[in-house]
Amino acid sequence: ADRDPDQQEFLSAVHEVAKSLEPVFDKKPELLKALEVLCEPERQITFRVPWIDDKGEVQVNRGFRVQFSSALGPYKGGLRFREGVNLSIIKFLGFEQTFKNAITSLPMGSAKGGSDFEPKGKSSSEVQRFCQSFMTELHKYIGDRRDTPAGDIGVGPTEIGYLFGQYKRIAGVWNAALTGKGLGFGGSFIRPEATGYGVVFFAEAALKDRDDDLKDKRCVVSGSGNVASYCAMMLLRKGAKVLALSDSKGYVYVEDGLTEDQLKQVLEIKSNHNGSLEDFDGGKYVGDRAKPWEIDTEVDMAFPCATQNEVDEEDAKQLTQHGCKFLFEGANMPCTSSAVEHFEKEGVLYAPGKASNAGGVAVSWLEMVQNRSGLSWEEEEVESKLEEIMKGVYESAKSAAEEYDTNLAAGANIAGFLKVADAVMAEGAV
Ligand code: AKG
Repeated sequence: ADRDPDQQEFLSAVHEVAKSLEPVFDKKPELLKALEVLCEPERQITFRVPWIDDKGEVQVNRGFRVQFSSALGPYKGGLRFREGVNLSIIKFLGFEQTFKNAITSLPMGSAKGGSDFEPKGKSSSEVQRFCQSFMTELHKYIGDRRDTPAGDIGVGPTEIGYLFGQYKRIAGVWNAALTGKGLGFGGSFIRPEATGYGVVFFAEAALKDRDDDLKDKRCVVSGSGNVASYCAMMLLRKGAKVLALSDSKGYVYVEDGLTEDQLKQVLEIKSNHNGSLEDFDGGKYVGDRAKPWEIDTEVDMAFPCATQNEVDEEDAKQLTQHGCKFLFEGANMPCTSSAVEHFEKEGVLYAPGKASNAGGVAVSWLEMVQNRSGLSWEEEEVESKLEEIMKGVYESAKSAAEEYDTNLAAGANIAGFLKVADAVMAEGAV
């Protein structure tokens, strides 16, 4: 906190993790040093990204890559292009990525990057020129077995395509320097679906543990990008009802639950950065930036899949008033700490994104494995591997929670931390 007093997002992420690790430090005080080490990224790079807009004018954005930890493997984590992105946000995401990647048990280090470039409202040639300029600098720091970025908010297959093309042009090699590539050029089946599907597999494992299942569960999902849409799609496959989806301007509510065709319609609307749910045909649309947590009906489960801090204490209260018993995060840190406290108080099972949304990075890893082996696995094979990994993530968080007599959220931090801390110590970083 002394070093970076202004980095609110980063500091609150560190605070949350440090607090939940207290029982670990009571038993193993020597690991406190490992946390101190892990709070300082191995390397943080900021760079200028100049590009020319459609009017021929030069625009300048700031690019970031924060390589947090290589204790468990090469750096791995997404890129976020969004207005307002700053070093504190990228550091918070990179810090969280460390524990997330560790809890998958796959040999991945952690990183995060991005830019304050906002793709919304930009033409596709502007996005292309921006991505090429971004990679012209970033390529110096990444590569297969070194650091492999992927997408995050504002970075989908189109942007990854431009970034990958520029990487190859400069590096002169074809390797898995980026994941989330299109299926036609090295991408994996299920990568776009992975985070959303993974949250549902995680939820299913948690329910099974309570002799329950997803059938007929009434679910509210926020967001309408890949994570939200595919989370909703898998919920439907499991027999659950998806009552609402949202975007930054409002939400749609369908009383009997969205149908598969309606979900496909949402994916279609959102396939371009400027699409809005206002154009959704079917159900009720509520604008004015209203959030879906307010829908006045019985709700069993919530899946926040949009962005950080989208569920505050008031939202949490609305959800529990409507009967919500389970919350699984699809986004990174969508619940504020006071919302989480409220859920704990009300006995809601709360699953943090660093465990429940690990499916995205897990399938990124499977993409790299396919690229390295020169093979391309069938859809079913990737999906079943993802399901196994998510069950494993749930089991790890749960066993750590039991061992340290705490909740699932703290258990996820503990399980991830122990893995990476042991490696940090063994590698002589402390
Ligand atoms: C995330 O889990 O938030 C990521 O950024 C994953 C990116 C990846 O697939 O490497």
